[in-house]
Amino acid sequence: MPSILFLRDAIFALILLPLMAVHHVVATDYVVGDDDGWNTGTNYLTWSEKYNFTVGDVLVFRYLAGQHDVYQVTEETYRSCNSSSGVLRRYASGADRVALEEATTYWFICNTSGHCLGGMKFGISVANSSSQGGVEAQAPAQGGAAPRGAPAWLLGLTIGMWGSLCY
Ligand SMILES: [Cu+2]
Repeated sequence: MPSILFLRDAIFALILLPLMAVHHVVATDYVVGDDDGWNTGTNYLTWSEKYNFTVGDVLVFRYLAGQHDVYQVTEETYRSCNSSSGVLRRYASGADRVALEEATTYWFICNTSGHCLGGMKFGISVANSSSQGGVEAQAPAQGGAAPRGAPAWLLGLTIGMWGSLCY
């Protein structure tokens, strides 16, 4: 019965795809400043508040090498814009990829004279991945608890329909 098989597959897709989508399991590249890149005249506080960053994500800084650079700094240096101390890492390639490997707060400034004070600076909080085991840990396992994000009645309905279609 092709129509029943199709219906079963469609229900399977309808239930599983949203479950996979709500969990952040793929590392994401974030271009700092989006289309504006890393430059003067962009509000990086606004940019940084647009996204939820997770361990494994990558920040991509795009700029003309020589005009800007990227310093990862301490919070104190971020606030003072005084890079005589508190510099953790330096990047200057113009296409720098900074992997967010820890669940902590990262602080970045541009060290070109005046740029940090002019607003080329931001901090972001990086959270642990909420689903350590990936999709498998959240998919409805045999007799397992309802996955977070899916109402229990939906899971019950799915199992019920699945059973009625299979037998
Ligand atoms: Cu700059």
